[in-house]
Amino acid sequence: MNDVTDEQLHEQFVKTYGIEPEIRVTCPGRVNLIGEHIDYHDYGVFPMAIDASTVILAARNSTNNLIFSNFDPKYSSWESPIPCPWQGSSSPKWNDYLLCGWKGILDFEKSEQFGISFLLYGTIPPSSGLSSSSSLVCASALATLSLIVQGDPFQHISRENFAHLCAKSEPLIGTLSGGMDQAAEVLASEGTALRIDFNPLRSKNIELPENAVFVVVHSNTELNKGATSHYNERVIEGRIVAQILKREFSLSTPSFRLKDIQALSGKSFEEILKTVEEVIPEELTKNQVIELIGNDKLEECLTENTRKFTNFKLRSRARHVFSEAHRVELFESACESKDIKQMGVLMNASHRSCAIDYECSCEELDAICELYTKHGALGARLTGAGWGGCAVVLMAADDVANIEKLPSLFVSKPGQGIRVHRF
Ligand code: ADP
Ligand code: NG1
Repeated sequence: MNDVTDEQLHEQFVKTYGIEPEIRVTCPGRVNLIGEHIDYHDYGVFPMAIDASTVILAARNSTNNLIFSNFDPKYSSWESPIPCPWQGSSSPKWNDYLLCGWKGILDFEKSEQFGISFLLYGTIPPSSGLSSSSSLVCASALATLSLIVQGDPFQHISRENFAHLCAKSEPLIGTLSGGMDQAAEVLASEGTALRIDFNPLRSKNIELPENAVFVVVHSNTELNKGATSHYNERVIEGRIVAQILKREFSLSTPSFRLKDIQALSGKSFEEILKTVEEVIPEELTKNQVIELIGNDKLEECLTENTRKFTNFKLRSRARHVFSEAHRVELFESACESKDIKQMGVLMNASHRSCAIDYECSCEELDAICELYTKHGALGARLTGAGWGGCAVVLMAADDVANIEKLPSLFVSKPGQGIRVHRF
């Protein structure tokens, strides 16, 4: 869709609802530079917000209905009388992402439901690893909150707590996601990338080297995570590894996040990677997992929609998580010492690990990384969940002319986090 002006959106809102919008929320997408599939184990990640965004115009209405419409006619309008009984969805449609944010805020505020009109316009390519889904969730949450409280909503709730609330709300659509996307989209400051850590959520602004250019390239394939079980399968496999390691290290923590297990074991990344090679089997059937850790421990790892899984790949998944978490640390140091060559080396290693050990790449993404590397990229890797979507490529500013003729979506500069404007 072509870019739409603020006036066109405003006009569309008035035409659709017959009332004036009260607020406009703008929430960016994000590109993750490194640290893939480790946020749900509480390991730190390294994303930046992008300019592509989700915009919601919103107002209270007097019809006692929740009404969501989309500027893009491909998404049908959705409406429900209040009280709306929505508790989640296992095959999410676009309105379900908005309901995640809406419900998160109403529960937090202990607010009665009230009539709401939303008009959404989004420019983040969906299902492409740039986190359009979280942008919808966060935008809806901030729009709902801004209709409840007066003034700056971030005087009412800190940005960290708001991002955490959105991260806890998004799994209502069935994906056991971590908190990277909501944190990146809420905490970003224009001009800097972010190092984000979890539990408790915190972020550090990081300046990127001036001669580093990040190009986002679409593979022309997509994966709607909510419609497949690939993502949840990886989360569960990591949880099983955590249970096996807890037994190995005689730990009694209830946590099944790999960062907690590593911290409690006192092992360095090198040591824990060695333990993985020694004690974690490459693949187990469900029955073998039960023999090893017991049915109760397996049940703690599973959720309703992952109970059907019968086989689990373990050693290579664990190798990815621990080595990727280590690469984030090394990338941050390389970035701080402006060593873009080393940043590229780490991005390439990250892609290989995603492709081989985590099996979350695809032919098209591999081909893009290879193509850009042949044309002088310092590093190229899939970004986001993978299985399609986008790659992020690191070029030295002097070499950008080499790739002028190659396909690309945009050159990315660190963008601004979520914001609200009151009319
Ligand atoms: P992503 O990596 O972009 O977060 P997901 O597969 O998790 O990908 O979420 C994509 C889903 O988000 C889409 O299938 C759609 O339901 C919703 N979505 C994204 N952008 C828009 C939009 N502009 N309008 C309506 N829904 C959108
Ligand atoms: P994308 O593919 O951009 O939605 C997903 C998860 C993240 C993270 C990455 C992989 C959601 C909302 N986000 O991002 O939490 O785990 O995959 O690093 O599912």
